[in-house]
Amino acid sequence: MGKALDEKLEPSLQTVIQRNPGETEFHQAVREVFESLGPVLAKYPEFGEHKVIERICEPERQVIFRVPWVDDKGQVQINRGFRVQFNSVLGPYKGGIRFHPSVYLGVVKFLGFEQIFKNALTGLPIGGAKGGSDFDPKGRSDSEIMRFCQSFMTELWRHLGEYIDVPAGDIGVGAREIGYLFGQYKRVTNRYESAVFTGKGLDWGGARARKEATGYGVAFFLNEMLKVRSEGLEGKTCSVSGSGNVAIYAIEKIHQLGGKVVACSDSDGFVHDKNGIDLKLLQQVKEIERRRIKAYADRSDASYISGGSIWSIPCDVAVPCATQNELNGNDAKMLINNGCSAVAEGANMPTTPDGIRAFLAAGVAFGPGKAANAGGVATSALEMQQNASRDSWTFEYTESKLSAIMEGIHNRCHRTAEEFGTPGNYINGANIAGFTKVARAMVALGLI
Ligand code: NDP
Ligand code: 2IT
Repeated sequence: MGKALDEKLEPSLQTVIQRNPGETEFHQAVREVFESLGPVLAKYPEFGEHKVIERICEPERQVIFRVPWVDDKGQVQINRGFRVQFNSVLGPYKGGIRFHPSVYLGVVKFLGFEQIFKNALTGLPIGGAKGGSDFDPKGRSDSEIMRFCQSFMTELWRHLGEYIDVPAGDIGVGAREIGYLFGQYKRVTNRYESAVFTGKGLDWGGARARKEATGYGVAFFLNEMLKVRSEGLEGKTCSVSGSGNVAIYAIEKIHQLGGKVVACSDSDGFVHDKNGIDLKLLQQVKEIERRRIKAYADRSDASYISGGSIWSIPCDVAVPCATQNELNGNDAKMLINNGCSAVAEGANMPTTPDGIRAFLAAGVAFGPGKAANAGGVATSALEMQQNASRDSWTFEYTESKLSAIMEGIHNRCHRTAEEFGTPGNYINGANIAGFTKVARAMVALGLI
């Protein structure tokens, strides 16, 4: 799997694999970063002397805890909670919380590891972390969700704080869950500490445009990649996988920038709407009614395909916004054969190593998640800034900041890729620029 690593990095990867047995997603994320780092270690020998590679792969702290709760039938349920505080040289730990039955330590660690470099790329003062639980929110009532969140926070609160660790949402965690989590934090600490969470509701300390930020940011990044090729989203047909927070607002901004999204999905199947996805209907079905994506097709002229791959639908641009490893080598080949020329990852690590190889070999513009989806966490840092100054910015002002941040991330990745001899390779650009910033700080702060 993958290309050969630099001779100094191969043993380090083997050590990571041995020390973290069975955590395949974590191994995959580490390998992907290591594949970019050979020239960086040659250029900065101090990183080797200070064992930055070995240190950065070992989380600063990992918390695993029991989450007991009682369901609506009076039955006791037991889940497992996680928070991996990976790196804090640039700022307090920062990263989302995921509720999904697939969550285990390997998933939380891959997400936390990616978050270190993503957060560094934003240029804002935030470290890297991730958390979550194997709790499955599907089909659960509001009160079950609340009881679960309260039990989860009854344990986790002691590890959080606006200067310590600041969680946000991710899969299965949106404003409703953040509300219950924040409420329980407030209750047990007896502090109204707004900046301990981001993604809050607008009535209680949330920031305008945070909900939209990840999806909008992906569209901005995509647009920047196309501009380099003297193109734009105008007239482009797009497929966006998923139909959650990131997907919905990626679709909205792609439409505003002149593209047409014709397909989106959930884990059961996908819809194909040749007229372009009707955003209002999508929001009604997903955000308000919390139904499956099939309900969208039931109420429109769109067709619904149960199972199958959304990537079989012809498109100019593909935007995976669901989950890790959702787009494999075969999907990539289908997309390339159908004329797809750009991919921006809204999800974290949605493309498998085979898929990435196929895209790069075909000259597809490829924006990796840690750069393309960084608009969410960047706007979280803006939410922290507003909370700290007890201020509240307008939507337009916040969106203009987000747009400038995404342009900055794009340009940093593009420039760095060129500087290291792989022009147009945003994966190398993102990994090298993110890693170098964190590594310099790790050297400066000494052996901690
Ligand atoms: P949501 O829970 O709002 O939506 C997730 C979507 O992805 C749903 O449509 C869901 O379908 C689908 N999905 C989830 N798991 C799977 C799976 N195993 N197979 C197929 N489809 C799946 O989450 P978000 O939109 O917030 O997150 C989506 C991705 O974006 C994740 O990778 C997340 O880490 C990443 N991300 C999120 C950010 C944020 O600010 N929220 C920021 C940066 C990245 P179903 O309902 O069937 O499960
Ligand atoms: O993957 C991510 O960047 C997120 N889920 C958002 C993290 C955050 O702290 O806003």
